[in-house]
Amino acid sequence: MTLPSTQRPLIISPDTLRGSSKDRTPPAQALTAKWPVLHYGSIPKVDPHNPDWRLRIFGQVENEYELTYDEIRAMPAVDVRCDMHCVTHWSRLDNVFTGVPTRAIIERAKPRPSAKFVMCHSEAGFTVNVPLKEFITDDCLLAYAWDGQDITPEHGWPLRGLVPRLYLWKSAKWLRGIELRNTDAPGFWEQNGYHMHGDPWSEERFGW
Ligand SMILES: Nc1nc2c(c(=O)[nH]1)N[C@H]1C(S)=C(S)[C@@H](COP(=O)(O)O)O[C@H]1N2
Ligand SMILES: [Mo]
Repeated sequence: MTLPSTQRPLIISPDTLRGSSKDRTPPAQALTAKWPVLHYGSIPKVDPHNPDWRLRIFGQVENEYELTYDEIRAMPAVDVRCDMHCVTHWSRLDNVFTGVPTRAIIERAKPRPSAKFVMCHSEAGFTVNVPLKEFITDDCLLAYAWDGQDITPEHGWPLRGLVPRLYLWKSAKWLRGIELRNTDAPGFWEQNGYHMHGDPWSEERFGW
């Protein structure tokens, strides 16, 4: 589906303002024009209009709630221009994603003061951990479109997290739940040796 070109706010992810493309490329990364596909396992067949599909927000919050896919698509959306950095050494500059700001989703849940971390839960049990503060910066989305078109299934349709200041493995494809936690815990790739935080500028690739 092509998105109507009504005006949405455009958020510029700050790392895109570092200067030349060289300045914008973190250490030991190479630029690519293509968008590679990487994930563990097979691409899940997701029907977001199946009554079982819900996005669940739960954990250390006053107001646990669920959203249907139509409710998410009806929420105020923004565009984010950002660079993507994969731990496998490719970076892709100037991507425009469309979706709902994570901050709006999280605020509605009324996080308890104890909530400090997020665990994203995806289809087939995939998980990824992100500090709450870094999950709700302006450039973080629950994204459903890229370059004006629905994200393709291999890139995470119907809904993926987008945390552009961290390595791309922190951006969960096929998202189904957001858990707020008072303690950090390793997600899927972190249990397999990836870094708990994942800042591409300080090469937080592996190890804790
Ligand atoms: N659900 C899910 N999301 C995931 C992964 C995965 O295995 N499962 N892999 C992560 C990794 S390691 C990377 S590098 C990016 C790749 O996103 P892309 O295929 O859209 O480039 O997705 C991330 N999100
Ligand atoms: Mo990755």
